[in-house]
Amino acid sequence: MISRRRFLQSTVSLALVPLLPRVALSASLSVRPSWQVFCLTPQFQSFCNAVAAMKVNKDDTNPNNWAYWVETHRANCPHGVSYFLSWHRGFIYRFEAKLREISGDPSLVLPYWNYYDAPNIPPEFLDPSSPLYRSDRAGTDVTGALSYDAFADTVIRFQRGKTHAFETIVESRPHNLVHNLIGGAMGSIRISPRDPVFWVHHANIDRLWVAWLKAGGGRKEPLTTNTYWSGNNYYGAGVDGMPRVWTADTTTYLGYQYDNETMPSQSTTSVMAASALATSAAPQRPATRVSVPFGTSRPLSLDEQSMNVDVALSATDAARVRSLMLRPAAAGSTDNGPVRVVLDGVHLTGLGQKGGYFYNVYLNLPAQGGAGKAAGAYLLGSVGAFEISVAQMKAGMKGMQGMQGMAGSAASQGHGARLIFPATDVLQRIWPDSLDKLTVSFVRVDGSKHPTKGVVVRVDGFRVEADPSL
Ligand SMILES: [Cu+2]
Repeated sequence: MISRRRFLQSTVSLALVPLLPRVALSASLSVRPSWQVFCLTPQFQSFCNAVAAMKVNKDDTNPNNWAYWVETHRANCPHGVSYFLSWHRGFIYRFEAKLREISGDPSLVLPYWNYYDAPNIPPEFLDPSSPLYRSDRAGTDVTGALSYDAFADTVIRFQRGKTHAFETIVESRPHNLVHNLIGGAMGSIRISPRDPVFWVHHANIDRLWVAWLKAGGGRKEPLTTNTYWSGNNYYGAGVDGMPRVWTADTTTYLGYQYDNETMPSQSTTSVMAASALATSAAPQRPATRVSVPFGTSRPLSLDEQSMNVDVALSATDAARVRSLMLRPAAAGSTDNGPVRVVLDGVHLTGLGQKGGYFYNVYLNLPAQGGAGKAAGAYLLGSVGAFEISVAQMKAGMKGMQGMQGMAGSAASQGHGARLIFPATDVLQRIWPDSLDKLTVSFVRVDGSKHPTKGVVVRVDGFRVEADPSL
């Protein structure tokens, strides 16, 4: 009932926008505060009460039950495809309405965890007697996840499939990286909403979206008539009769705003956070452990140390890569580009499934860290438990076609995932003098000071290749 009333409220407010002074509209909006502010208000207790009540509910087909939301996410959420931000906006909006209803506190809103200001999990989540606690977290410090790439001046497009698109970049970093560094349930797309920190993480991602749009500078969402907005908007059989999430500009359509709608910037965040990868000095190139000829696959094991792979190119390979680097990218192309790093048959070990780590993958890092361009210039992407769980889920879905009656999770468990890192962009940016060798570095980042040692990821086939069709 609350949600229906809020729907009517916000619809009425919007319809009256031209007739009312701005303050009248704001008065009808609820304000989502940062965790630090929120945990000092009476709503903190309402939040804990609602979470505790949902966890004791036994009926997982009912949205009053915690597992309902975990399963709804597993079965419906789009990761690595368009509509990632929109779907999650609706998801946390509906969850927030449910929290408010269960708590009986009409002032309860979902707070956000602004890790750009406070990169450690808030202490209230670490108290073993709290419903916000989980014992399976592998890391609590997400400093290594704090990328500023999504807030660069060049990132003015929005939707996945366009180059320099906010949705694509913010999902990769910081979103995926925060999932990785916390680990435990957060490290797997199948079960991440089990951890209460999921919700304050996603509120922050939602806030960063608002902040990005408000920053102006040519940043634009697709028109409301764009097919982008017709993406999946389903949140399980227990939740319906609520407004569609799409919005031309801001969250005011849904009746809320954030107390801080400004993009993080390195000049205003803490010194600690300024170690983020976008503009920081490139890390030291790790010692080379293995090598492989260009176009040929070899297995790799990733452990607690960073590693470097040398990829040897024959004169013919080098000439071919050089010519592909000179090819103009096809306009609006969404393919992976002609030169790429491919990881086939990617598996997590038992230790790897616990999360708490990821690897930034770089091409041709200079031997001396900090001697060349900023780290972001060499960055191909990242790999950790969360990205692997997303890729496995996609592989499982493909494998599922025609295999009726098989549980999705069971089908996808056995699949080795494939991860592809397009490399042409980076090559064009750094323009190596010599192409007799390429180096791919996996630079390990941890969410705790004392990570467990051992192999976390096994790759059946690592290779660097040029698109065989070209
Ligand atoms: Cu999700």
